[in-house]
Amino acid sequence: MRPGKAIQLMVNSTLLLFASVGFHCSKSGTSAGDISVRHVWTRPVHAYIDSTGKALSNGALYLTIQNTGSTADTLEGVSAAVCQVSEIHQSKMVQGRMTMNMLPSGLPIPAYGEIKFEPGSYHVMLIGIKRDLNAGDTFEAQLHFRRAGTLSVQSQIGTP
Ligand SMILES: [Cu+2]
Repeated sequence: MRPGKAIQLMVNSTLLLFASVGFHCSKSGTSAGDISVRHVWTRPVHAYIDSTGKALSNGALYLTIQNTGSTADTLEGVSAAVCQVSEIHQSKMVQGRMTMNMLPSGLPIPAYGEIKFEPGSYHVMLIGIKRDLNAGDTFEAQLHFRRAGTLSVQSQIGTP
């Protein structure tokens, strides 16, 4: 990723974080309302911190979101203390090259639907990882849904 692109992503994410400040419905565990989340994982990442203290490593969080209700919901944002910024991204092949885009208005979770975040598709981009993510450890992330509120999940670190 070119530096200019990274800065643009950070600006976008800052807006998203501000948009998330209003969440007040917070629940622990892996389900809230009609939304349940499973298979949350991240590959191990070595956190590279440069001489100015800037965290330069990125990673991707994968998970499966299920909506058992008759009303669609939207994953509006994600936060995780292990990184500086988290964004909802979609990878796509464009003219034979893998590219990724941020989804600025979040990701709809259809009624009675399931969305898989997996390599080559949707992922939560973890930008500016602050500490090593070692295989076998876990870390916490918060998923902010428009209807279901905030869900805290534990990500496994390893390979699926
Ligand atoms: Cu990405």
